[in-house]
Amino acid sequence: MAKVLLTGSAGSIGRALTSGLSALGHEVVGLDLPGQPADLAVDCTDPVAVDAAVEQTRPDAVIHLAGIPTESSLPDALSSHVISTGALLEAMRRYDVPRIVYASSNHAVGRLPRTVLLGAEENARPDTFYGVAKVAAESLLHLYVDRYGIDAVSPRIGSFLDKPTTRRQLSTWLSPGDTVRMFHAALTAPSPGFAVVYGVSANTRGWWDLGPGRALGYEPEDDAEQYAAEIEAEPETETDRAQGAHVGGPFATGEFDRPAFD
Ligand code: 15L
Repeated sequence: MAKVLLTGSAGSIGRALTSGLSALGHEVVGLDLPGQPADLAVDCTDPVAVDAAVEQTRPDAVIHLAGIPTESSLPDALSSHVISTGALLEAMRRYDVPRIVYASSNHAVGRLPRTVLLGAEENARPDTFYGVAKVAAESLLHLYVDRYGIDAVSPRIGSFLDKPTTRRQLSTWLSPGDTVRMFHAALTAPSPGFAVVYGVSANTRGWWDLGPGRALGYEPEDDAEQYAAEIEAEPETETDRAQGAHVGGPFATGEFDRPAFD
């Protein structure tokens, strides 16, 4: 098992992973912004502070979850997701940390229409500045894998929730239990190199390829279908239909359009 430096530890995924990975025997050191409950108070967009945190903890792996989890201005999105990832990768290179698991998002390909099985080799097709930043962060990981031989696994997370509440989420749900199983697999798979996997549960209505995750040892156990009757008791709305058109759901609708620099 590994000593893991986990950024964004005070968030919902961070809390689930801290307890779940600790229960599996990993040693988790949590890092979050000052004022949040965490082992270390660090702003991940500050390369000097990130360097000091990695030097202090000397982890076997980094899990990078920190970042604005929704749409923002283009500069904020790039700083939050790309600069923070660069700061961590530089510190990892300096202190020989061999692996990073990066919380990417389905919004990296959110503008793809819901037509065929979504495979990990799909080209980037972001739906927001948030998605653009996730694509750029994935590219940065790939560069460091190629240049320095680290391992980088990038789960494109669907909808992390205790339970699904919309029709779209019957396809995109990622349960807390499967989240722990997926990150554990990403931490322990032998020599993954650069790998993109789809972060969803084994949903009956899912259309994202679980093969790349399974190749790393991620075996999802949950299925959103158990919530289908409850969700479908309400009639389908225009919003449901609009959210069903693209991978990114609401992020791919006009609701999320905004100027880049305001
Ligand atoms: C994400 O990446 C977001 O962080 C989250 O707020 C949800 O919108 C999720 O994707 C989703 O697509 O359901």
